[in-house]
Amino acid sequence: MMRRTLALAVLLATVPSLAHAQMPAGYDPDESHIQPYTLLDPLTFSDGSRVNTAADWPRRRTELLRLFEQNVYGRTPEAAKHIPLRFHVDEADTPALGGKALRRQITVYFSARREDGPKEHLLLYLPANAHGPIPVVIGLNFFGNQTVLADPGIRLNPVWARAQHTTGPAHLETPAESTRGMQTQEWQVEKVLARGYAFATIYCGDIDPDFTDSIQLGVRPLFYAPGQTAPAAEDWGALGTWAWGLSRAVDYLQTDRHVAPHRIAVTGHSRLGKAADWAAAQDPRFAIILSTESGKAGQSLYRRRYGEDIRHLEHSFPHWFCQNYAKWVGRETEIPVDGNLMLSLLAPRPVYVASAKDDLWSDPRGEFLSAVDASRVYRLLGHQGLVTTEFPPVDHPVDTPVQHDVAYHIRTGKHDVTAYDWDQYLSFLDLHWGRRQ
Ligand code: GTR
Repeated sequence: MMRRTLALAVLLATVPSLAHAQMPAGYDPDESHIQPYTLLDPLTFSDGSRVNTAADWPRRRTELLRLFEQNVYGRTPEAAKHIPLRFHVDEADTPALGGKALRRQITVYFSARREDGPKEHLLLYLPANAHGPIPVVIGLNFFGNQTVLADPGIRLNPVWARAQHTTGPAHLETPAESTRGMQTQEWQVEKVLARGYAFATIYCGDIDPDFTDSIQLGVRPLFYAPGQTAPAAEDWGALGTWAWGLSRAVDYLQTDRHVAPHRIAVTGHSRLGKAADWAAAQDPRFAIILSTESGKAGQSLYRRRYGEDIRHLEHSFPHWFCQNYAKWVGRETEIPVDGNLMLSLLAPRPVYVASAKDDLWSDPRGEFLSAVDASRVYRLLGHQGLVTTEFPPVDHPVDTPVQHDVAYHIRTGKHDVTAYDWDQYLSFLDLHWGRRQ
């Protein structure tokens, strides 16, 4: 898949992904060299007082959201939360996938009047044989809706094209037919549908392109103050806009009578896992979170100082973050947020944290330890957190026959999303929402 993904990256020129299999030069892969560290405590307020009861939690939660806004993702503009949207159903309920699904395609216009401004294209499949309102899994994709499945009916909406190593202007291009289904393995749409779930996706570049100098091309200028030409210290970065775009898709989904409005699960891989986490942190309508290798600035722990660091994130992807994030370069033990606090913001909703053995760059054990620590919040709120504090063997999901709210696995292989990940996710959804097929 790696070769195909790279070919696609060259074609569509969006995402140069690091070789996660080994650590890049200058990063120590030996975990025994990790310096001792102390985690931030989700159950202690910034003023040092304790979160003693579930009744104290909303106040601490508000404090944490604010810290993430100020220091990492930036603030979602108030105006963006209330923007009048317009939904246009471009295609309604067309039989697809040999009769196994119905396909709908919807344009979400971020303006009630203008068609030429930013908009996102939502692709939705409903399992053909399902009855009643159907739970849905939604996720942002990296390269365009047509890449998630080789279905000739998926519209070839424009994607950002830019040769990886040039500085020429970015432009939108109609993707080639050959890009259809190039991420089939990563998305496993047919598996999702076969298990009785609906599937929805949006191309992240519809909202904000994934380039360092992309700001003018995405949604951010829509919300500038009069006279503003560049982001202020706490203005949102691309991750914030992507999270917002996911919520706008939920605005549509909740109007669709085929979709179960309170059974919307969000998923995402890597940077789009970070975006999914942040979306769910801000928007309680995401009822279950399935997050794959979201790594640092996602669910992993800065404080372990293992794998990717803030210096790398800020240097390579400054456009993902608010301007303030740059302050924390080299200061992983001082930044006032961390992966365990992100997972705490998801509590008490069911969350599945997934790592891969060769994805050292994301720090799998950091992802696990975050889940262990955030489980204290789940317990405070009367839910069941992760059922073990011991790092599980590879390919042994931390699971119990009883319902649990925090799940984890580390699987064989590299930084990726695989059928194995989806099998666990779908079982987790079955566990919480009842088996559908
Ligand atoms: C990496 C980056 C990670 C992760 C990943 C991805 O290069 O260092 O933080 O987000 O890209 O999104 O593929």
